[in-house]
Amino acid sequence: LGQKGCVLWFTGLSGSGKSTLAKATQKALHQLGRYAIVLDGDNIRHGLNKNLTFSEEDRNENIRRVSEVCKLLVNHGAIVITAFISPFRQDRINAKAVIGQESFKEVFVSTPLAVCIERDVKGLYAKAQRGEIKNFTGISQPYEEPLMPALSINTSEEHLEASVGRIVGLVSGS
Ligand code: GGZ
Repeated sequence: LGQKGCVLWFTGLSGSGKSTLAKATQKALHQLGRYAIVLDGDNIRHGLNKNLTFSEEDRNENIRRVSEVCKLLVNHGAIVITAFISPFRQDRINAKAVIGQESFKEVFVSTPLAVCIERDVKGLYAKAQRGEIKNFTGISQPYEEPLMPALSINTSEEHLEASVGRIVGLVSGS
């Protein structure tokens, strides 16, 4: 492969735009001839991690397993894009240590909670506010913002193409 692998670690609230950014970044990298893998709730929480809930403990375990998968892939030269809420700062610090700090690029999808609630694409915030979903990030469980992310992206203030351009810039050789 020749190139060194890395992880673009997206973190942010439900509905902040992580998956959209992850898929658009993957596509942009492909167009540059770079292969990238996306790991998100859809392909991880329905398979490898389908025994995990949204309790703090299970989120810790979700991120721990994802980090180990990232490490394996990065050691084979892959570019890995992860799109998990990963709300706990310590979990992300642990992920960085497992993956290797030079290979870990933290991208904070900083779209404000008010905007995510307003979008409520899946109706989950309304359910959480009615108490029908417990441990919902931003409503009944905390989200701890990154202190020194490589990038911050507010999807309510920046166009997708501009954000993707900045993210691709984090990948060496792009
Ligand atoms: C947060 C929840 C919850 C609760 C279900 N809290 O917007 P989505 O729907 O498609 O993405 C969210 C996803 C979060 O899973 P992660 O694996 O990214 O979370 S973590 O990194 O914290 O382990 C949301 C849906 O699952 N979802 N219940 N209680 N999001």
